[in-house]
Amino acid sequence: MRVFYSEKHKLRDAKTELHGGILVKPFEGPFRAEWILAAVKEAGFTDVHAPQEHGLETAKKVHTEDFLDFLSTCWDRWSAAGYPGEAIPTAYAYRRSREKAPRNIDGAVGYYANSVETSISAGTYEAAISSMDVALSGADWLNAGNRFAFSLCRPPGHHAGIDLFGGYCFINNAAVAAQRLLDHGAKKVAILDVDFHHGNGTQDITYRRGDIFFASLHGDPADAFPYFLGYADETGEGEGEGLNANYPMPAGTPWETWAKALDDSLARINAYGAEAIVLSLGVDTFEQDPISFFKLKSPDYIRMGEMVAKSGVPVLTVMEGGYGVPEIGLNVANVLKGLEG
Ligand code: OKP
Ligand code: ZN
Repeated sequence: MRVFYSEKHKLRDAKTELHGGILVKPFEGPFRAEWILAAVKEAGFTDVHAPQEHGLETAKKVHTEDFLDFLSTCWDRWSAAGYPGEAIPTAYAYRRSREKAPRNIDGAVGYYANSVETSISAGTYEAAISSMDVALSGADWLNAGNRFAFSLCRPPGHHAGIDLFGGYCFINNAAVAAQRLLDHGAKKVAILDVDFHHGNGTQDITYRRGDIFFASLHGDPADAFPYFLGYADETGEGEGEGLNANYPMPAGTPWETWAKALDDSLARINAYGAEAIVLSLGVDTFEQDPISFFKLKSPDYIRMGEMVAKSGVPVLTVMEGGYGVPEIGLNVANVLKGLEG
């Protein structure tokens, strides 16, 4: 298992998250990647490499160019406007409004946001690009004929849609990595999203495509972020019809129930004929996660890895969420152990 990690994740260090009506220190901070890296090394995964820079070529196949331009210029435009805090949207492209990006930066931040807890801060774009490079370098490792890679991405990516940021995400690392696997010979890949939150951004990108099967196991959107997508009746459209599988689950869901959904999703991925799996790994399914409501325990993550490995195809694990407690490191390491068997 080769591990990819970039120090540049530290450039994503926002001071503010809108939570419960006040600005708090973000739940998604640099400490997460540090804890995970330390635990992964401690568990014997010491083949850690910095990513190669890839440029935007692959990203442009899953995101729009105007969105990528917005991300790259947002902080400078926001600062130039004289705003004292970090970039937080105040106005939205709401139902029945026009889909037209405004010139004004305050308007643009709202146009490209799908949620407002995620402030854009100095260095956010550079960190997001480096996180994408971490995912792409993992994809390269699989393209070179290897069975496993772990891309320790931070910031995460699965809430980033075609032209939307939010939910701590800016560029959809898993989708960009899947695109690179396809560009290097794979005909069909699967993205399996086991983060507690529905991968609404990944679903947005893959929904109408025939070359990516998307499965997500998550808290019922009626009760959990991202709220407006992730129901079981979202099955894909056009060439993607039948290639989207959502498994919403209620508060208190334990491993036994969760594992049945995983089993079903793996059967669907196998039936589809995926040549590789991109595992969007969030460990916020852990019983002690501060913002989630599933009840997985640390040893369960070993079984999770074992079950995914039974698919028999190469697996690129891409880091998504997991918050608050030091066990996030152990839980990630356990998945990697289970994968390698
Ligand atoms: C990102 B990932 C606490 C509620 C936060 C946004 C959650 C983003 C989760 N302030 N709502 O999927 O782990
Ligand atoms: Zn999550």
